Amino acid sequence: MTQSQPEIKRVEELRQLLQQASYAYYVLDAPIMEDAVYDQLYRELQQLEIQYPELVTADSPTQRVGERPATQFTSVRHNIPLYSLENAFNTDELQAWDQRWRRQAPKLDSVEYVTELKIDGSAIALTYQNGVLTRGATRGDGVMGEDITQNVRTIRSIPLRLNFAGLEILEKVEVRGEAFLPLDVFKQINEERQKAGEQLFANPRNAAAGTLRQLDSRIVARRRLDFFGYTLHIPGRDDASIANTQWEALELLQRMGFRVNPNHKLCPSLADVGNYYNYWDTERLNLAYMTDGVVVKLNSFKLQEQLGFTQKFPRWAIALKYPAEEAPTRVENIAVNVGRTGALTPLAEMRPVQLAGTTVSRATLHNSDRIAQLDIRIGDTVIVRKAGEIIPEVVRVLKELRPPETQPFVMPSHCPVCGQPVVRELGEAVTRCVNASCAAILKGAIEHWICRDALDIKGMGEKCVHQLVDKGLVHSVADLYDLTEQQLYELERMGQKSAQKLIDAIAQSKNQPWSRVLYGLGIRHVGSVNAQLITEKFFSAEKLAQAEQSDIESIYGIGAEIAESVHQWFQITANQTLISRLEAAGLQLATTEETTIADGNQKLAGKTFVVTGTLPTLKRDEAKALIQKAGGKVTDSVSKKTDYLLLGEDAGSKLAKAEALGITQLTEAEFLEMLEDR
Ligand code: 1X8
Repeated sequence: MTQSQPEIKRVEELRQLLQQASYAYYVLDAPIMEDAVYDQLYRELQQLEIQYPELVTADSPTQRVGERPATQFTSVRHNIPLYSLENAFNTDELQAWDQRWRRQAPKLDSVEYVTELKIDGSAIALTYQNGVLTRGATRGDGVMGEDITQNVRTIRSIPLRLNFAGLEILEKVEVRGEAFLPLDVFKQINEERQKAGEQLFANPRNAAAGTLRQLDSRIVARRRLDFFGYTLHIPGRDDASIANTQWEALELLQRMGFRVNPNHKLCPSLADVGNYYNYWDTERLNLAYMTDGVVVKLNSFKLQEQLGFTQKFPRWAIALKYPAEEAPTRVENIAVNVGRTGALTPLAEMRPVQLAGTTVSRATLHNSDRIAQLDIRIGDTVIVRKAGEIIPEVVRVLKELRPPETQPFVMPSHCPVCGQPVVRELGEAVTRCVNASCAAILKGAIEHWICRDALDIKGMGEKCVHQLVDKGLVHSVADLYDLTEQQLYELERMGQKSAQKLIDAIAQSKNQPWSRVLYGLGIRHVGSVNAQLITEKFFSAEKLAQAEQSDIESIYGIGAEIAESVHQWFQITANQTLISRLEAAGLQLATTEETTIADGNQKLAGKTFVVTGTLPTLKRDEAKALIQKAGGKVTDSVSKKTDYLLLGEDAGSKLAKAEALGITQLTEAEFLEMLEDR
């Protein structure tokens, strides 16, 4: 196959990126990208070079095997090199590895694999002489590392003297493992660095590597590094009288006093390895440290020895990695969106990139503070991240790769939709369009009004809303109730039947309860739960409009910010007019019957719930009502105060947050059982 112009360009671009990244990492000790990102770019280059061998040059990063370490510490040679691991990104690649090593091995009846979690830290090698720790060294380029013994001694989980209980005294023992920072420590360090105006560590791995290479070991001691041991070498004792397998070696490490990650497993088949990998794909989010994959090793040391090493990797092990949640790409444009609250949200439009299994081409930039902090410009190469189901975001800009003649981004002074001047209030990060009749705000307000948890008007999609606003048929949600079938029928893609159905749906929405109307108004900070709480105390819009902020704030679960927002909303004349028009149209602006809030049996008293996703039988509102009836509290967002997450299908970011906080999750069945039992 002969290459074409764009491929030549991409190969050059990749080489430049990789070379810069490698220099920053090895020489400057200031990495500019994640290893996962580096791996991904490296593979792309490798692929292109395989496809077009005529493009391979002697200076390509693929032709090189590591760089010299910097020289602040004494260099030390590893008697046995610290190899890196070959990567696999899915089970197909795992199978390919399995077939490859099997071709070089004697015929085997059965084989055992050991799976261990791959810790996102920094590999170190420890030397013990007659049981005493005499040297700790970084991996370096695998052959030459740096002597960091002083720093290693500060790590509490590394024994300074081995426990030989039940064993003969071994003259020399080499232990390899991963030094890492637990996530809470990582966060704390970054918070401190932020306060001190220092550059933040991009991830726990960089923080661990940076910490290990601190010249002042007192700083290291304060950082609470931790260590998991995973490799045991006893030079001169390859007769296997100590351990015959990786499994036994892990046991022995533990006996000698090392922390061994408890999450390892003996797998009799590759299918078991696959199951282990799938299990930890989600479960790893609950760990106190970061893992980016599973290390798969052949258990038998005899087999390991038969297979040996390639130039770079052991043939008997592979890292089965989870898809990168960060990837590099280029910003092609910065657009500005206007939401229903009038907030201007800048969006990066980027060259499409694969991220955790999906294609990403847009990422939110939040607001002008965030943009200033990132100093992101059109043309920049950036790292985008997608965590869980959260909208992708730009985590950093690779300034080293910025093309010449870029301009800092400035927020527009006028609304990109209606052209009116925008405002940014003192102390607020958000820039807003405050033109109440701005089409963008109006469209957002109507989309919110018709949504499932509000007035639930079915059959009116986003396209329909846009046409209604653009044709000037609707200037406020109240106008929806004056629409005629004929007006709807004249819209694009609207048949006679759907127009009729839609008119019915609009009329039906007049029966929705007062709490949903209040939610539908889209008052800031008033989610569906807050609307429920407010309408339980204020039975009508009239009563609520007359309430003082303090009256609203006295509701259990409603704070000052919410109360102020509601109070202010009702002070605005245009909003008062809207309420009158809705009342005239026949909407429910009062509670018709006094709802019984609680039954006598307060099983869930004092418990706070968040409900998310689609439940198998209960509607979300029904679940909320059941919780409240049993004396429990329901809130919109997950926090440390949440006791239970009632979880349905397709849960989004709330699940990720609950997992991060270790909050108990309930299925619908478990929840119903709880109501019965207690
Ligand atoms: C690297 C790692 C290994 C293990 C865990 N975390 C790592 N980062 C393990 O074997 N449990 S092995 C390894 C390597 O050989 N480069």
